Amino acid sequence: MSRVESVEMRAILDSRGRPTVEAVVRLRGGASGTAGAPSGASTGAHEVRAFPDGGVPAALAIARSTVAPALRGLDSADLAGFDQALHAVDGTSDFSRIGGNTATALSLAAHLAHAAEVGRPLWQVLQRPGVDGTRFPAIVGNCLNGGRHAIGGPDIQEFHAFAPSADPAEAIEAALEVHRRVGEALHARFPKQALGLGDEGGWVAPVGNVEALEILAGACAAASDALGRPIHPGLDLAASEFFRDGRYRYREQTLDTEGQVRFVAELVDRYGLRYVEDPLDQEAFEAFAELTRAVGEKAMVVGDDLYTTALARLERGIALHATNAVLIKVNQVGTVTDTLATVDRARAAGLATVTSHRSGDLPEGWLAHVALGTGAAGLKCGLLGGERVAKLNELLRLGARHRESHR
Ligand code: 2PG
Ligand code: MG
Repeated sequence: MSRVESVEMRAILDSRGRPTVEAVVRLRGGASGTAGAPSGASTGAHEVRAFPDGGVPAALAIARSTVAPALRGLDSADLAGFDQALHAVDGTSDFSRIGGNTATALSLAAHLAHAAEVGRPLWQVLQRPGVDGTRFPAIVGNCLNGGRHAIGGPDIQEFHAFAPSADPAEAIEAALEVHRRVGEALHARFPKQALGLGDEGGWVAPVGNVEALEILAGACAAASDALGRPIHPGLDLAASEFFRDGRYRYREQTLDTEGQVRFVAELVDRYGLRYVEDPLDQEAFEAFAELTRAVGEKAMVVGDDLYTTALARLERGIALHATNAVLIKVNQVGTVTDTLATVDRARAAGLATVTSHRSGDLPEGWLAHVALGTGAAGLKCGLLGGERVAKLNELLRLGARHRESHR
């Protein structure tokens, strides 16, 4: 039996240039794991607290004084026990004492260290019952940024290419083709204007919400024709960000809850949306259920801020039939074990899971392993930028290894 030899924490930068934490977990047998924790901008109200009061310096101080000594000597194969120790040393319900990002980085590093020790890829350590690692997730690739992830873009936060394929290389190629065509369409629409990229590597332009969707849907249809494969438009509205005083406040229109349900259901029909994340406020379970009923099988209705990967909130969603899919982000709950519990519950209830990056992310590839090992229907990620491409490249490696082992 191997044990945790030492635990190290340090400050590093995320893709927005903001400080976050990185953990190294070393085992007595010599294996080690290193992982950093990403950070959101449009964080859900029910996520764990990323950092304690005092930010990263306070997180590092408490990690050294209190967390590291509590982890040293633990059985490194008992990963649930490791994560339980993180909860025990924190002692709060939202990791506000040690910081959710500290917990996330440590939990991931411990899983990676164990994977290295037993000589298996991370996805196999995470592998859920019924998942065999042969089914790859659709790529939900961010092509155009708005909301909190862009300056001067639309209110809707993310405009995605939803590209399913048995071969991850094909899915990634398809999403990138849509990204390229969205850029061309924006250049044609604003021939004299400089265009930029947002926090997740999607285009940023001064377009309205429906206008942006129009461009995305056109690019998806054209890319689909060119490649001869299905590619569908998708959105993360991150609607809590523009829901104020009971109304959804777009630059072009203000809608009440009923109006918002109708508006989104119409967009699904008119543009063939296959993926709709956070179309409603994070507390609007009943309205989510109404939309999910209206949309039926046509689209994935995905809860992100609605659930924040938290089991108790997912239970409520399942009871109300609020959505047919759930977004999965490790640092919303702070440990891999909690994440897997939510995944297992979703799978048992017949909900699809989508594994997601954060807007402030790191050039690390473990997310691809989370997606494959949990049997995710989708991997939501950006398409450009080192921290985004790191995840795509890791999925490509997993795809290549899979092909080789089946030759
Ligand atoms: C989201 C995420 C990732 P953030 O809303 O789904 O795209 O954004 O990390 O800012 O919460
Ligand atoms: Mg979201």
